[in-house]
Amino acid sequence: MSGKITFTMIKPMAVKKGFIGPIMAKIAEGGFRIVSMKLTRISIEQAQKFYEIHKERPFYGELTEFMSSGPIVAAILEKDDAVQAYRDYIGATNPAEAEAETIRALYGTNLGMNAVHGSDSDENAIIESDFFFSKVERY
Ligand code: 3AN
Repeated sequence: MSGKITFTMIKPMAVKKGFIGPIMAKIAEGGFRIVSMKLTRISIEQAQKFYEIHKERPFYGELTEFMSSGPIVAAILEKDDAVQAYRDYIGATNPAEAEAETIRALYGTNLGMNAVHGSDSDENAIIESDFFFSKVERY
């Protein structure tokens, strides 16, 4: 059975470019309900922990430095089959390859600065949501 929640972050470059509003509008348009949301900033150590599964990948250093370089928006989103629905909605990892009108195609800069994160499994959606939000911060 597929889960009802996914976790997303609006990445530092998209926040810096003023895309919080347009991206949140697009998320609402896609039928995702906001369960939790905050503007925050993560330390390099937190970024390293969050992206631990990518530790062996060559871009791990670049990714963790970038993700801790400025404020982000973290949010838990709810929809039927949320993980897959959101991944389809944001588009391919590389904005240049993302389908037109997807969030990454519209607001991404490049492969690393691809506007938003989206969980890749129900299991990770839970781990990632727990990383940022306590039970009382969920509505
Ligand atoms: P997705 O976020 O679509 O699941 P993954 O799991 O391949 O994509 O990548 C995890 C994160 O690492 C993404 N947020 C992406 O921006 C970043 N990333 C992937 N490949 C590269 C790369 N070659 N250089 C820099 N960052 C990358």
